[in-house]
Amino acid sequence: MPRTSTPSVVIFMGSDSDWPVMGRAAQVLEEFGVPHQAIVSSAHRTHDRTVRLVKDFTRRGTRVFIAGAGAAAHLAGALAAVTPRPVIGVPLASSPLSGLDSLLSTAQMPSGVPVACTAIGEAGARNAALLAVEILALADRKLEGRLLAYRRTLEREVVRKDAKLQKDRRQGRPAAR
Ligand code: RP5
Repeated sequence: MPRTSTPSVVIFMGSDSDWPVMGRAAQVLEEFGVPHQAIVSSAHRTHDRTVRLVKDFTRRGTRVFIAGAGAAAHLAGALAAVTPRPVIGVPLASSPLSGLDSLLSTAQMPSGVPVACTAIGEAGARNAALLAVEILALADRKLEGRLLAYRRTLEREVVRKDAKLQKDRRQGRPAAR
């Protein structure tokens, strides 16, 4: 692994097949200007390497970890077991159970070693990054400002959609499918 400056957030994923979804988390971090790194390392297939990596990032100062995995998803728990930093798990729909298996494996951590758990899939990946930004923003007023600006864009978008709906209905346009 190349040693550049310490990433504030590291996104782990169990397989490169998770990247199309977990790339959404990276996009959000990019948009907020948060230094981050994405790593493929499995809780099962490369357990020792995963533990080594998360310990190394923790020692170097990484603040938050995101873990995306599918099926019997133990990645978030495996990271949390060896780091005191917050770990946010993203359940992925890569198995025949469409993510229900990974949702339960990630959310149902026994008492003592928590992981946060987002929604399944792309929304979860984006939200994991936003949650990481919120955690970092606790000690970074500029980042908090960017978060508030982002929330305002969400708000404006809903108001714009409502205005369009009202206009379409006044003009008797058929409901969008
Ligand atoms: C999980 O198994 C990975 O996180 C991935 O979602 C799933 C399938 O992995 P591949 O068989 O595509 O490598 O560990």
